[in-house]
Amino acid sequence: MPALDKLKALIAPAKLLTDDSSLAAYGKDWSGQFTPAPLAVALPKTIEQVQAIVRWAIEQGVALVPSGGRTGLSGAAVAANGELVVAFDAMNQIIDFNPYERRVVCQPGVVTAQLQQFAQDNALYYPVDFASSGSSQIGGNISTNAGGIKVIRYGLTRQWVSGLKVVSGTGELLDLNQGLIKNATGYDLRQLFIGAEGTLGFIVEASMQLSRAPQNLTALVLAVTDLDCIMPLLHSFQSKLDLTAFEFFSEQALEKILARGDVPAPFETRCPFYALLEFEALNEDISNQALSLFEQALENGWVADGVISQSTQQLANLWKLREYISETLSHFSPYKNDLSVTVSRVPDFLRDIDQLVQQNYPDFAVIWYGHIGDGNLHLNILKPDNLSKEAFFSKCHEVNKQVFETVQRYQGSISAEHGVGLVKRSGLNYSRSPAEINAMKAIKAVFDPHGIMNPGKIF
Ligand code: 2HG
Ligand code: ZN
Repeated sequence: MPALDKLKALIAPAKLLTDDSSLAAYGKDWSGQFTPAPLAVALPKTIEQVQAIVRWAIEQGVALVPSGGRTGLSGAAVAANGELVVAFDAMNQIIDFNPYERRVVCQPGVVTAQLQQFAQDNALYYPVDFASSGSSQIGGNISTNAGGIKVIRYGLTRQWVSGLKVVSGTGELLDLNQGLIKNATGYDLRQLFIGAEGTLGFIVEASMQLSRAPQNLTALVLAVTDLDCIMPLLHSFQSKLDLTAFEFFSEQALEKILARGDVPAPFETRCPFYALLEFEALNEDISNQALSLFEQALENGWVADGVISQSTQQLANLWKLREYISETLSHFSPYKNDLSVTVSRVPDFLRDIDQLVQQNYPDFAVIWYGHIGDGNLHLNILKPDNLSKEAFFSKCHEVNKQVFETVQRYQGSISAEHGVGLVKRSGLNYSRSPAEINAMKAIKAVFDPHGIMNPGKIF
């Protein structure tokens, strides 16, 4: 039995939780597929305490699971095998801000919305945004290289990290890149820890860059007549406007959102797909340009209807059509996939996968939505009422092999932005070659020679 008393003394006065409800809450993420069974939950307050935890874990042979907001969908933050969860809720301060550099130094437990608010209070902007920003933490965002709804303009989390302090699986503290913009001194080790899902070490401090605050953000929701019209539409708007988002959702997704009763319908017209575009209406010329592109799209038959936001309230309401989808579908026990291909191949790819599922299971409802401007599609298959969750998931697993084969044929990714964790581990070889996987394992062995950092995740 690992010496928990010793650990408790090592990290005191920081907390070590062992009660059942903490173990259940901290041992799982939003994937909801695994039974939590951690040994205990440590809540360090300092970097030195994180180092002490790692050294204790090496000595005791205990595996460690880093834990942020646990909003992930891939099981990367799941502790189901007697691991020690290391949660960063007590390291949740913004500890420095340099307005000249537009740089904020954050502890890992800073919540995304807290950083967004801090930026706003300082007339700046933290642009990585997604529906779970109210709970997700910066350390987790970095560990999963979180994407979201603004990637088309601002990129992924990776782009905003200018420095990282990490405690590796040896207990060593590495101070990587120190906020520099230019640094051509060999391998950029900071990048290895971004998206590593906690398999190399703990993120214990991050320097995050901020951006100019966008002005007069304006959304356009368009009813798209046919899947094949989406790419010409994207191309047309992108050639004239600097889009901050180009999202899409299917008619089935809209039906579910409207059935909630708390989101207004954008218009009466119904089409198979809808696109949500966003741009900064910096002046009248830009607004007129957007309107004329919309009129052209109507004339070309690409869209049948549309609405443009006239106020921040309307902007927020239009975004709800897209941002509420994941939460709304969670009540239907969906089988989820998060896939990507190169942008122009999205329509063919979507059609192929759609056919595949429908051929195998014509009574399964398939719901599509996602970040089409990034080539990232979220596929949610809903459980029919007459099937148990177990029977439904096992049928979905069967068809999933063909889904992944299709992804491979398109040279796409089996996980565009949700990570690999436990959920996608067995599918890694569909997107990564044996040589790549071996290289990843070799990198892990350098930073985590004892194999204690989130073992069993990714591979
Ligand atoms: C989104 O884009 C999230 O809404 C969640 O990435 C997607 O739940 C999902 O499938
Ligand atoms: Zn997404």
